[in-house]
Amino acid sequence: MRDGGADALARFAKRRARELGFDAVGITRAAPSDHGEALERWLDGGLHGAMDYLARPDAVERRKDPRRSFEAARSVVVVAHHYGTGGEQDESPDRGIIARYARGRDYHKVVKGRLRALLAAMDEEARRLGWASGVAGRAYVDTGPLLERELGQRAGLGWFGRNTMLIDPKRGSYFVLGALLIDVALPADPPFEADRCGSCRACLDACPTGALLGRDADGAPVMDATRCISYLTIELRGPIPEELRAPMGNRVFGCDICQEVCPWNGGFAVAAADPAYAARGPGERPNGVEVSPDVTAVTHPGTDSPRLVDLMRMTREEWDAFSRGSPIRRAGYEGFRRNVAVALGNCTPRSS
Ligand code: B12
Ligand code: SF4
Ligand code: SF4
Repeated sequence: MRDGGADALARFAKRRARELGFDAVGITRAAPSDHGEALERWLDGGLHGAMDYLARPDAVERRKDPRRSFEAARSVVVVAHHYGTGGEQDESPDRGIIARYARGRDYHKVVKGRLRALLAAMDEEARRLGWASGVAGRAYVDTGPLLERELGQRAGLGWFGRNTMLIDPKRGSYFVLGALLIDVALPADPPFEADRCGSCRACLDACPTGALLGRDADGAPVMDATRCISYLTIELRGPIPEELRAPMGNRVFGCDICQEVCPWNGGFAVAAADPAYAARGPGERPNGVEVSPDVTAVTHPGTDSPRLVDLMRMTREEWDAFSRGSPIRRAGYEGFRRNVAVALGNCTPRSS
């Protein structure tokens, strides 16, 4: 690439990422993690529960160094995509609460598609700038063995809150992350070094299951995932431990409590939310998801304050239409019904 080409390409990538709808973008080196030991301590403590894919030795090694996923990687372009505060929903005990990120279209598909478009645009621009081999890369959104939040922190997008979320001081934490590993060395952005939590502990106090354990001696926020409602309702197969059922309340998929109480999630995120993530009414499919007409004819309760009884009455066919193109599908029909059964138990007055 000609002199100045890397700077020009980095500027182009950031402009293009914003045109593609990403809210924040930063660049970091494809270098080993600074926190590999923290990850190993977390796994050794069994705090990942049944998420065995996190503890597989090859996956751990890959998480500790992004170049193990893509050997040629020199830089990582990290993007944040906001799903917003979700607006007002009826959260009465007889309604199911679905986490904000999961009310609309599956973010894996939304973000990955746009990251691929970004890569194609960067490849074309690099060739225009005089680099004959262009840019090759790989797009990751959640499913690959990367420490995405650390990459985001290193690319300057935010800090690790006590709730373990990456928080952007301007836009809060209601966003998903995507990472594009590329084989070109671009100028890196400064990492986000400050910890803006200060003396706040609101998330620790609000977590109904005691899953947030605070910062360890090195300053890393620690979570016991086996107690987290998000884990219990999405990742766990089989019965939910009895003592954790009541604190789940009416959360039937994921949990946002430790973000709802965070002072950095003010009302500003609504405008930034991509329409792909909007909640949908009964029978509606997520924005941008095409289905065949026979599936369209099948109804379902939607994700905008659905009644628990309606969620429980869904047939397999209705579940299929309800979960199509949505992250909710990950729980599976049985897993989702298990969650709804717990929520129904919680909304039924107990006799003494
Ligand atoms: C496993 C997983 C979960 C698990 C465990 C969560 C956890 N806190 O570890 C469960 C199922 C509980 C979960 C829940 C949720 N998740 Co999740 N999850 C993941 C996944 C796949 C891996 C995370 C992981 O590796 N955890 C292990 C821990 C050790 O790693 P870590 O959280 O990155 O921790 C780092 C810090 O400890 C830091 N560290 C170490 N030492 C030090 C020292 C200092 C001083 C500091 C500051 C930091 C530090 O380094 C560690 C490693 O980098 C990522 C995607 C990915 N590939 O990264 C998404 C991801 C973290 N999840 C995400 C989301 C949106 C959620 C939910 C909000 C969904 C919901 N509404 O229900 C909840 C939030 C719960 C919460 N408070 O975290 C987003 C987070 C975006 C953001 N703004 O931070 C991610 C990045 C997915 C994505 N692509 O957008 N998740
Ligand atoms: S997502 Fe819910 S259960 Fe999990 S740590 Fe946050 S408040 Fe606790
Ligand atoms: S609620 Fe307070 S302690 Fe928790 S992440 Fe937000 S600012 Fe940090």
